[in-house]
Amino acid sequence: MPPIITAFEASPDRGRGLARDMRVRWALEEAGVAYEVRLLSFAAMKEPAHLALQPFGQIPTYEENGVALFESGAIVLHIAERHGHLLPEDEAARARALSWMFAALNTVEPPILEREMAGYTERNESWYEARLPMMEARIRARLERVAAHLGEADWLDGAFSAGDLMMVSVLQRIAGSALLAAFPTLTAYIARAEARPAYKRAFAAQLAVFEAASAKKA
Ligand code: GTB
Repeated sequence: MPPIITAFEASPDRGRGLARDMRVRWALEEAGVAYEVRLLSFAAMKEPAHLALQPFGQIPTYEENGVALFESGAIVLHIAERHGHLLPEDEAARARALSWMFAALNTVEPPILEREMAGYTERNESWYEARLPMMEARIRARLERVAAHLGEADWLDGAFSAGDLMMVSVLQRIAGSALLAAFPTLTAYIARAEARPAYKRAFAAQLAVFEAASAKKA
């Protein structure tokens, strides 16, 4: 049985590949694993059947041969370990790739999310404009260090790994912003990752879901 993942029935990102099922799809494509997708409405995500899989009522989830997982980081790690291709054989290099995965999720993503969430929920509050430079400075500080580490290299540590997959997925959340544009090596890094055939297949698959949902509505 192929793995089954969950994704939004109608993604609020309108097929831009920003929802977290995209990371999982991309990892599966890199690993060469065929998969199925169970699409969920927002209401279905909060129902007991899905809460049993994802305690927070979110996507993505992953089920395969009795293994049921939630959290995109845990899922990508499982795919990399179970199906290969995304982590180096060498033990030290593998440990470094894992460090980059966690750095993407725990060090780089939080300030990006903080700014994004403030944009959704605090934009009309009196303190928003005052807080914005501080939130952007926190993101810039992280970008500076990622860019400094990457230098002129193609990937963060030798060959493309799950660390790059996760870092690119996180950086994409600020794609098109002045913050990211200030780091041409990072925009080139994202473009390089997006040119990978596995990325393109994953992107096309999630876009097809959005297009099918739009066609149904019309
Ligand atoms: N830490 C968890 C993980 O990494 O798996 C976070 C999962 C998560 O945030 N899932 C979101 C979700 O299910 C979808 S991806 N939200 C519904 C809910 O919480 O009720 C986050 C997301 C949503 C929309 C956009 N967008 O429109 O651009 C981008 C990212």
